[in-house]
Amino acid sequence: MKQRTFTMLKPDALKRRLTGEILSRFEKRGIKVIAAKTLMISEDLAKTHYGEHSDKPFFGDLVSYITSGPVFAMVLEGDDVITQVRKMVGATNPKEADVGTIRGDYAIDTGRNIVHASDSEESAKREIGLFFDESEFCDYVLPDENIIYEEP
Ligand code: IDP
Ligand code: MG
Repeated sequence: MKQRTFTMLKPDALKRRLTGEILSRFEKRGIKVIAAKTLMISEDLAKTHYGEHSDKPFFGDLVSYITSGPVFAMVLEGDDVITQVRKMVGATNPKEADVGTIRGDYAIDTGRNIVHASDSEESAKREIGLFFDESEFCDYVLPDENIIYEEP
């Protein structure tokens, strides 16, 4: 089933010039980028986005980390894309993330795990709405969709 998810490269990914490399993993899989932008997250947006963690001991550090530099926010579209992108991202703790996942290949520390991805349909909807306006979505057909998908 075609879905949309919210994915965000965190400041460490941009500072380490990994944006293109990580984005290309999604592109090569056949996942469509329907919106993307580089932005600085305000403290308010960081606290709202990570609201479910507000009582955790790492919350303050998490908000400082995510607001410490630009992020690259994306809306990705594809079949079962919420689950598939979470699998590509890997476990929260990069030391436990499988090799071949983004965190398993590029990160080593939970507090610097370079990428965020929505974990459910509900969070995808919420997070897309926090970062993007409907008018920013590009509705287009990739010329190889009939090769990527058996039934486009
Ligand atoms: P997720 O990003 O894999 O969904 P969550 O549990 O939702 O993981 O945590 C959100 C983010 O908070 C993580 O990606 C990581 O940056 C940070 N975080 C989670 N647990 C810890 C921790 O124990 N220490 C430091 N940072 C953490
Ligand atoms: Mg999460």
